[in-house]
Amino acid sequence: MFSALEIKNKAIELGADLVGIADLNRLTGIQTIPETLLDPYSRAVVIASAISPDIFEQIQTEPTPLYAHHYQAANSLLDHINLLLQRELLRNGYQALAIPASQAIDKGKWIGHISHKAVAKAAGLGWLGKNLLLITPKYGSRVRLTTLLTNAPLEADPLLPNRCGSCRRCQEACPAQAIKGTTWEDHPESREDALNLAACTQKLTSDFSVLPGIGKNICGICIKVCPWGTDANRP
Ligand code: B12
Ligand code: SF4
Ligand code: SF4
Repeated sequence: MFSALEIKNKAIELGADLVGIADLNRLTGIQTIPETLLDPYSRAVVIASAISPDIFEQIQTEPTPLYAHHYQAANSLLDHINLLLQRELLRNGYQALAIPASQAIDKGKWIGHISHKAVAKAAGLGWLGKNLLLITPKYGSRVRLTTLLTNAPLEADPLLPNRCGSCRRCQEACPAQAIKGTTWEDHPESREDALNLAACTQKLTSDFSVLPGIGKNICGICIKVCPWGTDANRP
């Protein structure tokens, strides 16, 4: 028998900054690829890797090559930790499946196997902010995420409430005016309710990824301006 504490300690030992466990019943109805993705599993372990706040200090109006590198390195670290935890669970006789940190399966629709943000919220790591990112009390949205699906009966973590309040900093700062400023308690009805996806993807693919030293669909501005996880005033 593998306990929640054991798997969390292992993840931290391997380099994770935050770990949470979601009961997948909290995600009934969520979109996945394939549709049956969650069928063999009852829990998800969500792992977060924090990006240094200094990376975001340097971002003013566009992503920097340094952010592009840390983005890639954090994805690799998360995939590495996830594969080692997957091995640990498999060796203990459980089913386990590590979902890639950053893989868009359908580039036309811009979706992955499952939304790590949604699973991380269900694992009590934070809430979905108006920028449609996972906001954690400690690091704000300066975290990258990944998901490990399992049938190990791990104890799930309690949920956190949405704490955006009346703040609109991400909406005001978005260079594509893509953030609509919608509010919700758990999650928006649809991605379009929260975000003008075409405006965001256009900015990232046409303007930012072509910059020297970038080559990835990154931005960082709606991450940078969020007051959570910084010493500045919180909403
Ligand atoms: C494709 C993709 C993109 C696309 C599309 C973005 C999008 N919002 O979907 C583009 C290229 C535009 C993009 C941009 C960015 N991305 Co991106 N992206 C992804 C990727 C690979 C898949 C996302 C996906 O499947 N979306 C599908 C939609 C439907 O899901 P969603 O946005 O989460 O929203 C819905 C669900 O969450 C649902 N929901 C939530 N809870 C529940 C509960 C129930 C019961 C139900 C039914 C539904 C539900 O409600 C929402 C509305 O329907 C993920 C990695 C992953 N597998 O998660 C990274 C990821 C989301 N990206 C990330 C980041 C950081 C960014 C950027 C900031 C770029 C950057 N790195 O600088 C921007 C932010 C844009 C924004 N404000 O959303 C991080 C987010 C980290 C965090 N702290 O939240 C992720 C998780 C990558 C990672 N490994 O960390 N991205
Ligand atoms: S990633 Fe950039 S363009 Fe997209 S919503 Fe955030 S600030 Fe706006
Ligand atoms: S900047 Fe403000 S509104 Fe946007 S996600 Fe952060 S707390 Fe929420």
